[in-house]
Amino acid sequence: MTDAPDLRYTEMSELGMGISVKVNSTIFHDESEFQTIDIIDTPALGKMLILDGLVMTSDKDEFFYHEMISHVPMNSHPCPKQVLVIGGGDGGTVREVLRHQSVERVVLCEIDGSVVECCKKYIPNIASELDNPKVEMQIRDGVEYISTQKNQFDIILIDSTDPLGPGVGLFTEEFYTNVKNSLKKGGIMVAQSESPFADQKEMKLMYALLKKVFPIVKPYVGPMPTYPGGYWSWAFCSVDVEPLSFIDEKRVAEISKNSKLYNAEIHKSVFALPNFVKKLVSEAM
Ligand code: AG3
Repeated sequence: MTDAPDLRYTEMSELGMGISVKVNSTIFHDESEFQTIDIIDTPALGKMLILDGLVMTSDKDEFFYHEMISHVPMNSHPCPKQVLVIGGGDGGTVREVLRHQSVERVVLCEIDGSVVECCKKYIPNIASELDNPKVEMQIRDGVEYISTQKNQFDIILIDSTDPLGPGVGLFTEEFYTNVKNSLKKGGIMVAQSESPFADQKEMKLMYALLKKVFPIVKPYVGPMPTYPGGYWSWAFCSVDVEPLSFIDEKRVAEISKNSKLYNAEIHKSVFALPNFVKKLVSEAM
């Protein structure tokens, strides 16, 4: 009798280092119109969603990313009612946004309907709120959708993949300009902005573009175990809101009761940057 094969999945970054996880089985595989979609089951991280070979989310570590992309901007706004998420078809960001009682509508604009369908089926804890009546599903290209929206949203979250494949259009000056125009007064955009350790080239390009469009562009950082470098960044951008100029302490306390990572101390510390990140960003802007 031979041992079961030692299956593993590896995402190797351009640096030549990456993460590797043991795999129980592949649960879903599809070549959609836009990308290759895989859901794998792993002993360490539960189910994982992989798009075009890149790790998007996993049952066990999704909270690091979804709590950071959502609660930092949401609690920097006194009353977020209208929220737009671009990308994020797994539903994790939408789920966190809906924990804020003031929210009346969350538009999820995801280019690939197959991602939404397979996440509902195979990662239901992440996709749990996608059928919530406050969610308006727009299965279409975010680049095109945003160009039709003026002065609509309090918060816009860009929950994109890397600047490759179907995600490239979400990293352009034209797109960011349309995002800015879709924000209401006092509105905030947060975009995932890659790894300050593993994706320095991409990050610099992105911040250079953001700074052309938004008067206020401030990166924040946090750990993310399954992404390149294990260390991630988000860009907090606005016309009129400086990060930390306002924090809704009551809502922070409310959200913190059920969060795994986010709390008041974290919120106040995420804009503290290591010197190498400060340098990277100041060279870009
Ligand atoms: N968006 C994915 C961020 C990019 C990950 N990059 C990588 N693995 N090379 C997150 C989707 C989760 N809602």
